[in-house]
Amino acid sequence: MSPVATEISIDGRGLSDRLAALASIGEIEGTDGACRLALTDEDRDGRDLVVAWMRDLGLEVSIDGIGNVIGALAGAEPGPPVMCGSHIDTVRTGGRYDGNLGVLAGLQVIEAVQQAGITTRRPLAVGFFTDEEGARFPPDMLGSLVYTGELPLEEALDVVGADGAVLGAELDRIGYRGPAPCPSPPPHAFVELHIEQGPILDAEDIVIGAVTGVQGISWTEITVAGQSNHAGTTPMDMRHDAGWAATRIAVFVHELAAEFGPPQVCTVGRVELHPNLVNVVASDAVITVDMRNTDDHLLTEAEERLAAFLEELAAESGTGISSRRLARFAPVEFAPEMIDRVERAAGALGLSHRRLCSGAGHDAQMFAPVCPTSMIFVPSWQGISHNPFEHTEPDHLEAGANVLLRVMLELAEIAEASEVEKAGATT
Ligand code: HGY
Ligand code: MN
Ligand code: MN
Repeated sequence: MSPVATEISIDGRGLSDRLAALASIGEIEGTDGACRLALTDEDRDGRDLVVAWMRDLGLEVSIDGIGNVIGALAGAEPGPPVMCGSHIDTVRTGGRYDGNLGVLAGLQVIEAVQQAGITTRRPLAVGFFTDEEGARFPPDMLGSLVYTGELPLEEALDVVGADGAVLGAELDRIGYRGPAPCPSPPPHAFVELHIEQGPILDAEDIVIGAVTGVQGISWTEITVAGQSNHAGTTPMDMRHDAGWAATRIAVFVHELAAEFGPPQVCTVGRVELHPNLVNVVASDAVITVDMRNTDDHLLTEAEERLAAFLEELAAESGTGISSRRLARFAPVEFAPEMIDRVERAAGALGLSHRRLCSGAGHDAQMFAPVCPTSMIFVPSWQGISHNPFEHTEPDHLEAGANVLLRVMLELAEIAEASEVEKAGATT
């Protein structure tokens, strides 16, 4: 690494200020968190703010057909950029750092490179990808799936959200359906800085996680059709109770996770009953089941066990039960040399570090098949995330961003002054 590159560092104050400014959009009263569900007005306002910051830095901003936004800084040579990024959409109980850190730390990397008067051989880029959370429009990582060609644009635009909205119409409504083509050519490399969102780094008092990969993810939406009836007059053996069926499903998947043991996790996050009234046996229920495991065979077995249970439950409860897959991603492993880069950078900066697999899904997992990809984790206080009280210490934010800076400069290489003159590159 050139001596110049080892002398520059991230403005941690600037990073925290940008995180606070972005969190003020859709802020959740009395917390550091924010709610900016994908393609809502709040998401649009957050996008506008980050695009304005990209333009202030002189980046060339491109927006593609699914609303992914990439800010690029020319290098001494043309060609695919060294890209970093993440997402700025949130879940309804979003924290300040989930996704936002990886995007805003990318802006700080650009700012540090420019202030040092450095030109890199390869272009640099920072992006945010549409609907990473998938909480409104499944699947998660939708934007980066389209960006990397794993999900056709037209299919993504037709996705109907949990609130009944159509993705393409919402994208047009907020004015972020852009002209850049989808899929996009792969970057030279992709690096994502993210909070761990789990308890390991915080519990072990370690600052940097060199992420080895991402566990498998399976999302299922289950619809139960029963019969509404009077809660007082209907004998138990005459009921077709969708509410009871829904709770049985939640108990089943919880017990399945206990039977499989770690790292298997199962979550019923969404339960909608109809008519949802105290004195009516529920006629309808919609339930979501999120199952994850680092072992794809075990994840498939969990899916099969759930499907068999639903068949038995339909017979037992006298209801009609159907299901549809909302998301299914096999486990992903990052390239060993990319994991090494993160560890080397953390070591060079004197930061404690360890390897670990990601329990959460990330845009980086969509880039792993198309270019060298790595992820950098920083600790989440008490492992709390998808919660407005999510917290990461400012010096850990800065440390993670400095590791990102080092890894990106190593991948992009510093151009010699002569190369810069020859190229007439401007940074
Ligand atoms: O669901 C996830 O793991 C991520 O937050 N989209
Ligand atoms: Mn995230
Ligand atoms: Mn998230």
